[in-house]
Amino acid sequence: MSQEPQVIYLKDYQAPAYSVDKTTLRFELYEEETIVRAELQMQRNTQHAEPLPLQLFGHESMELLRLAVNGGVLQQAEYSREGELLTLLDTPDQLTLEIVTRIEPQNNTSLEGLYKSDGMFCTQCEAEGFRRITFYPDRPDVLSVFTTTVEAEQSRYPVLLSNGNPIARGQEEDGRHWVTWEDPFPKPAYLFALVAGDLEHIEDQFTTASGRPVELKIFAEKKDLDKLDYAMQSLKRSMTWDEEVYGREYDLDIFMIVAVDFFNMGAMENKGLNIFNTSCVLANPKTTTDAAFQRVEGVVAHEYFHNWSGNRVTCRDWFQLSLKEGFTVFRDAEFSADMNSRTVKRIEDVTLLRTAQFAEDAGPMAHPVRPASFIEISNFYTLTVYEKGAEVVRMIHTLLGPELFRKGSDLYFDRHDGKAVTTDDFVDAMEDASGRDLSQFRRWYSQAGTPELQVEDRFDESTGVYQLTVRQSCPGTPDMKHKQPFHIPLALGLLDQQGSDLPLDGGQTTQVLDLTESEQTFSFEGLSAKPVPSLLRGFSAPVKLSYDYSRDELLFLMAHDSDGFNRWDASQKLAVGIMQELVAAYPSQMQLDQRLVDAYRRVLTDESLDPAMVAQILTLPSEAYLAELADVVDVEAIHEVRQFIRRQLAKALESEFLATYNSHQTLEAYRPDASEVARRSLKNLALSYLVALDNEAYLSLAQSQFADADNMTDQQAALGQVVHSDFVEAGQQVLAKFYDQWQHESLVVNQWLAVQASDVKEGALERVVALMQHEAFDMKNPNKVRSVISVFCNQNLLNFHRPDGSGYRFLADQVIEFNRINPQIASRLLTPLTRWKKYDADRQALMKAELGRIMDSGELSKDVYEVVSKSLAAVE
Ligand code: B3K
Ligand code: ZN
Repeated sequence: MSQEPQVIYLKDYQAPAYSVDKTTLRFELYEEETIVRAELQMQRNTQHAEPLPLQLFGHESMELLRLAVNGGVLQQAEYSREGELLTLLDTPDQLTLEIVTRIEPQNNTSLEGLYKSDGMFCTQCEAEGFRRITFYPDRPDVLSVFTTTVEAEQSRYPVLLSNGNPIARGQEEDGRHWVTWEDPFPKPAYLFALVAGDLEHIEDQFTTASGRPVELKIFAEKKDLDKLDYAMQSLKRSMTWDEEVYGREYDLDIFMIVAVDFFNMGAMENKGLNIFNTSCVLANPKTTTDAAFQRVEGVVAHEYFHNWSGNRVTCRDWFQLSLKEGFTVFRDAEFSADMNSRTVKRIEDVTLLRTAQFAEDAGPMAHPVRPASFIEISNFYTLTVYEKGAEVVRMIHTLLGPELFRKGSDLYFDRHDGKAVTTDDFVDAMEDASGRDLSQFRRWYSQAGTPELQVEDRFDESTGVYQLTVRQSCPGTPDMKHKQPFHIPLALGLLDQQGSDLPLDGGQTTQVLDLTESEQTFSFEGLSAKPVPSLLRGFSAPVKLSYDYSRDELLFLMAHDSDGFNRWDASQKLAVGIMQELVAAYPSQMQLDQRLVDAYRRVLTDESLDPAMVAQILTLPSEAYLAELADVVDVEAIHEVRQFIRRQLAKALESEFLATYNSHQTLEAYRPDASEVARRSLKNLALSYLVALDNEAYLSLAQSQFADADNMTDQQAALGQVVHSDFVEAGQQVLAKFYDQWQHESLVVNQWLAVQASDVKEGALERVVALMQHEAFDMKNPNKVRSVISVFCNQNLLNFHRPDGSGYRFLADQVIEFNRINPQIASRLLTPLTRWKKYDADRQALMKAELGRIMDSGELSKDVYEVVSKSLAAVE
């Protein structure tokens, strides 16, 4: 970074100076260099009164070999190149621009632009990677049709892919070959993709509702061909679902997915040519856990759904990122809910939101769903833009109901097909189709922070009127001190003394209240006794709600609430309350409220319950969630209390857990469907409680499961339990066996790394440092980095937050190192250090010192600079 990084503001948006009608690309791929020849047919955008100069973006690493306008080569004086900007002076209104660049994908470790992953060429252009390939008006509101020729050595790179349909191919005399691809749909450069490699594929067919046949192909390295079927099934299910639920059909003759090992994120929705991290596409019962199967299904759907929400209708600028991401996450969540258990999916999503997104909202990088400014857009692919963005779309769905929401989405897609638009355009379409006023609702897009609701109630026996008073507020965030009230849909039910739902407005049992004021009172008439309120059913808004439930009321809701999500939430509130009380008193008064034991026993022995729900209810809130809820995190107390409660529960319910473990075995072949996933999750949860008892009999139960398992879910669960138990030697044995068995399966080895990085036992940091020297570790592969460094810093809280600051020092060293290799990964790694405000004064000082050390470490990427400087600016 040569100069102070520039802040980009939404308010400064200007339409582009030129449009690009057609983009023709030719890639000549070699081992030492790649030559990119681009031809752009451009036209001046006449909407500007004063003509703006023609500006292209191009990364400093590119060598510009030729620049010509309408056939005439430009001289040095006719253009300027400053930082990323290439400005052409005095250009005509219509022109053909020729650009030839030389790049070195083989040396590109940032994994942005064109790079090599395990010997194959691939691309990642979102958000601003295309400018590492050629000079281009690389902004999402410049849409162009692309024709791309890829030329490479045939023996090394037999497969040559790009977006759209293949229209020509040929061979050269020197062992090279080429393929030309044409994408008829205008698209921004961030959706461009290219792949060249020695790949195999599976294929299938899909016929759209209107009868068009589509070829489906999934490519991977030969050794992974046996892991592609589940992704293919998931793809076909997604295509059907999007036709049925949103009326959206696929639009090209071919849809391709390619699996690559080196990838910064999960996957990318390039038009017609999705590129996936292997971790989000490969699945086979032997090597893949249930959680990973579900992730494959969800991510395949997510990227496929982007074909409409993102590609056909795209973003005007990167501030609008949630337009496509929030909406598409909402779509994939609904798809997964339809394919599996709706309540379990909701519980998982809300857990992530409450643990990690709420923490983001409370930290120095807090930003609205539609940020107002950024230094580096890669830093804004966040839980706020994705998950909170999806919650915002869900709230619109709740406010409008499914029919009007669908009318709104139809209108949105029709009105804006082929255009680059804003979140306001999305809300406008919802308003226009439904007739509802969403003007106040729009604050969800512009105000950061997690709203807080205080609910109080009153029952008047003489009149039979029950009143709920709701106050809303929202803490200030670095960008905005005072917040205006939000429009919040608050779904609720009222339970009578038997636990049945009382009929509410219009006879329904769940009513959605519209909160719009900072304080509002709602009255319910004709009640014979004070009801128990079931508030925020289904988590109808991303808020923190407090209501003074007694433990007995929570037990009552756990037993009776007709809303499955709130039944689970009552169990969490009960456990959180008990844990917080013990944490406050730690280390004295370590005694467990018997009511938790009794409640768990009832749930565990109730055969009418879905095993998946039982497993969710019996999973204690995580250390990270308790940390998020605390004002000042007591790292040791949270860890010890959680362990203590786990052991107490295991002791008290030993026979029930054992019975559950035994009754949830099966001899049937592995299936990743909802009922089987549920069965395994409960069985493995029971085993984990048993192993917590430090009893050799249960250790050997886990060891047998490890040895006999015919699927990775059971084997990995047993591995984790043995490794995390106090039986150190047994842990080492299973680790050695596991590595021996799976060392050639890179994704399985990631699990092996993660299990060790999350082990809290003495010497954790030293083990992590040693793992980074292991042959299985590769600094340049983000999956390895995540499995070791991120897992240690985010899941092994006791050791990351060691009072001597060694965990912080370790992380800062890694960030400094990765800043050069891969800035996006470096910046993501930083997250736990940005949370320094939540810790005691000693830890705060240590964390800030490490942030300062990173700041002073030399040339920082924009990615790392933005996060570190904002974290330090929060020092008052
Ligand atoms: N749209 C991509 C995100 C790529 C971000 C790269 N910095 C994945 C997705 O959300 O579908
Ligand atoms: Zn996405």
